[in-house]
Amino acid sequence: MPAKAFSIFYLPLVTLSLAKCVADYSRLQMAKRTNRMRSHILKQHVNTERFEMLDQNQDQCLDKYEFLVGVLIQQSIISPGQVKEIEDRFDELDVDSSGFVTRADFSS
Ligand SMILES: [Ca+2]
Repeated sequence: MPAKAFSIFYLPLVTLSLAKCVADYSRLQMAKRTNRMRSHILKQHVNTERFEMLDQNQDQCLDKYEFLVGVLIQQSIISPGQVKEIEDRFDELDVDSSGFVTRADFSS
């Protein structure tokens, strides 16, 4: 009888626990792979082709904003559509279109 009780209650529990361990291990391995890929992208040499891709406004000058956004997109952290949404929201907040959000923008 104790063996039957073990089978009914503990075997499913052990099976579920093992499945959770396998799933957690897989997630951990995926996170490590993603971090390695992101680190690789960040450290990639900026050659002419990459420079052209990162220089969004094509002014032959790569500013910190362009580099940040370009790397985040390459690392699949954010999509170009999400960047556009954020830029549009910034433009809404920048009431006087100065390129900066100031306290005056909030008071109008
Ligand atoms: Ca530029």
